[in-house]
Amino acid sequence: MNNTTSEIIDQRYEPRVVEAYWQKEWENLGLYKTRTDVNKDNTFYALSMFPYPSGSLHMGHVRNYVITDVLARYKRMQGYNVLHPMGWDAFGLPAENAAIERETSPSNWTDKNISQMKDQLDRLGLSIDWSKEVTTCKEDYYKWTQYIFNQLHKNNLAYQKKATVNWDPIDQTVLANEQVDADGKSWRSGAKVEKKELNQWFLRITSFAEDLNKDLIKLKDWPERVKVMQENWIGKSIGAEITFDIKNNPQKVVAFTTRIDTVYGVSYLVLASNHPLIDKLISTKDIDQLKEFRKTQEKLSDLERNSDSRKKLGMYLGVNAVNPANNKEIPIWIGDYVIMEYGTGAVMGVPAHDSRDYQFAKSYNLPINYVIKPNNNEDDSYLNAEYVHKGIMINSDRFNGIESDFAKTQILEFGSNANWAKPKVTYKLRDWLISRQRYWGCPIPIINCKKCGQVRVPDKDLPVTLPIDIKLTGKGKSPLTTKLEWINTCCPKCGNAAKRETDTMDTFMCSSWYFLRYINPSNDEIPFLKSEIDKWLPVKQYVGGIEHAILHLLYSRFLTKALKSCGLINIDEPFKKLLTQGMVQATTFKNPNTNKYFSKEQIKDINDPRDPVTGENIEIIYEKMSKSKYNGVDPSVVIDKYGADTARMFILFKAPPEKDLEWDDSDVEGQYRFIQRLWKFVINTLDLTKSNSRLKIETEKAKDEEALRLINIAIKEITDDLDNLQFNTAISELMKAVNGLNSIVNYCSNETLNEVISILVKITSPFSPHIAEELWKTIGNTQSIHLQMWPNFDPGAIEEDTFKLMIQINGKVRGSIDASKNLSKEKLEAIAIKSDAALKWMNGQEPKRIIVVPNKLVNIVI
Ligand code: ANZ
Ligand code: ZN
Repeated sequence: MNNTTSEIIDQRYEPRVVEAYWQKEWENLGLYKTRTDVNKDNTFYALSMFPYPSGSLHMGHVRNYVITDVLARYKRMQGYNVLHPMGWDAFGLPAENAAIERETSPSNWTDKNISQMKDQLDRLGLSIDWSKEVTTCKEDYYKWTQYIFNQLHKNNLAYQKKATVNWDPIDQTVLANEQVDADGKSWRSGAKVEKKELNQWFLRITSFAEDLNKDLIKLKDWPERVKVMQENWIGKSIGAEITFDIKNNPQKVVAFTTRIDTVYGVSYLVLASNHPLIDKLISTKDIDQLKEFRKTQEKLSDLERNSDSRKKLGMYLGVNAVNPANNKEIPIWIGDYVIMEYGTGAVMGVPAHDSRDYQFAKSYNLPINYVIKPNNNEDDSYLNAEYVHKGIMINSDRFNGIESDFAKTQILEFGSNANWAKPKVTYKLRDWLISRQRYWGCPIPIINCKKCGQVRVPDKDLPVTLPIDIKLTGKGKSPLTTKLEWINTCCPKCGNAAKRETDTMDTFMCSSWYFLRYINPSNDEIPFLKSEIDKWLPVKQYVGGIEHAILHLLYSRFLTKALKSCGLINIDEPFKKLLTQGMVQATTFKNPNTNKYFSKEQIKDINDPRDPVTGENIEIIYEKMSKSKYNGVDPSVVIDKYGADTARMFILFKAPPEKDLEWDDSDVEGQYRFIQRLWKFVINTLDLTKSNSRLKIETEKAKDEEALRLINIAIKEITDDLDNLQFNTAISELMKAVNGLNSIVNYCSNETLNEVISILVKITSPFSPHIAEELWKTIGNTQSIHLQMWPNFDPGAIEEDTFKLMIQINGKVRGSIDASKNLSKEKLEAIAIKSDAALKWMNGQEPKRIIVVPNKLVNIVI
């Protein structure tokens, strides 16, 4: 091998050949197999959110997996036992729809996609342990999803109830609340979600609302923004329940309020239109009006109900209640801004201090009683609108004159003693609706028996397999309802004829525990072993998209807590550290008038972009890559052209990982050139150490020291950057080191050069594993670079040298000071201005201009 270096030097680095070669070799060596002889302290679980097998890898995937891969490689080199698995979130509607379109089966379509995507993943050079692969639609996985469902059911954490649910008219299935976006549209199909009354399966996530909320503070290494989103979604409210007697009626109305300090200002009660009390209170003459009113209600989404701007509608029930605080009689209304599913479904109306109540009272001429006034107000202008802030109590009997916040505690105590108030904490979080009326999902393992009711399929009979030969139509009920030989079965309890549940589970159920299964995916006795989970979890680093801030991440946290409460695991949080990576965006051509998108090829003149049809001006913007916007860049095409190392380095270098990344072909070229430069540099240097002619050149001790300083700074900085997930600055340190070294290698000793290139290749290897491996071998090593230890920096080598900084005033040297080498211009300027020489010669004048020559002089022009 020794005599080959000079020949190689004239060649270019050929990623296509080299990368494929090493990928095979690594696989043969079983280099990324997870070790089993591990303990809690030396494991590192690096996890990417597993993909839906759509069939092709996109840049978002690439970014996600490369980030995790760099960490996995770095941690392995630091001596950790790394688990870096991959799997497939493989149930779900697209397979069902694709199967209908293409006349194939969801299972075939999914299998084909998985194998395609696996090939694409392999080309990225990811250090994945494929023996850990899980696929949620395979029996050996969903058997355990069903087992977990059984555990939840056994522990009263899964139940069925009739409920008003979100119905997606396009996908023809129900959705959980989390899956309806802020505009009331489906997260998947984008359809406007409708309300339907249906019998559905729920998981009791609300039992964990307090823990899910409280434990957010434990998640120190999660992005603040994700935690805030979860906190808002859980929506903890601390308040009180107030009980109101009804005039001439034994019933009572209970209202939840966060503002008991306003109780003396209640001027009416208002019930949700489907509050069960209504039927007991309404008089027969009003029933038709009530029916009319309820009809207008069905169309409203929760969001519209809650909105401040919408005109509120109501109806007087003809019955009155009594305010227990002051014994005043107040009317009971029905109102469309009250949601049955929140609090008690009843509100005490305080129009003087709440915006929605104010609007309602204005519409229906209800009294507005102020019971709080601004702290230091002199005039009465607050009486012109609702006053929603805190202040001083008025018109509140014995509480007059005290601060309203303080009055909250006082009135609650008073009301509790008199038995009309009690403290209450409420959450916005609702139970998780997991049943779906679709085929391609995990069957709910329940059998409905006329005699015994809902009976769990015994664990030993799991899995309840999805029938394969099924007619898919895509409309209405689950296709499973047509499969009679599958539906008809015997009750596990009494043996009588019974029917299987035909709903399948929300796929988020499959994905909320997969990180537990990776530890030992082929165990067919139990889903996971408690003691093994303790060694590997919580996941040390989880990486994925922000779109799962609530959905997947909240469900996974819930399931972890639920499984702990069932005694299956000991951990109470699944993910220690979370990185939500930014989107990959690309240049997009859009006609702002028509909102139509165009491909780059359709635009004739990039400098004056116009709509090819209408000739209108076109906007050039960066938007998330997508097929429909014609701005997608196919990872395979990039790898074909430049190699995986370039693609990896570009994606890491272009932006900090949590920020959006703008794809730019010329920057990809730039990375490619850097890879070539790195290659040449190492080969060149190696050649130098072997050339005889060099014996004549005097090496210099100072240059040796400089080379060692540069490489040790690189170790230090890159190590810091990797610890802080700053991959972009890590790569620029790498570039800085190569540039710096390039100019001095000719004067360094062979010993130094050997050390320097060996370190350089090591610290390159997590980012661009192929070229690093190739160079490592070229240097003369036989064992893989990916089995080497990460180097430690030598503090002695990077001690900064000082130099004499010349201080000039108007071009004349007036003095000098000692300064550290390599300080920034800003820093040098600041020291120079404060130096004795400058102070003396400037004589109080302001500098007009300051010229800095780094590592040399500062010239102050006055
Ligand atoms: C009286 C009051 C006076 C209120 C006041 C507010 C201001 P959060 O913080 O979101 O929990 N509310 C209670 N249940 C409701 C329901 N089912 N549908 C619609 N609104 C409901 O909000 C709690 C407040 O929202 C409660 O406090 C109640 O109005 C209203 F000056 O009670 B409040
Ligand atoms: Zn039975």
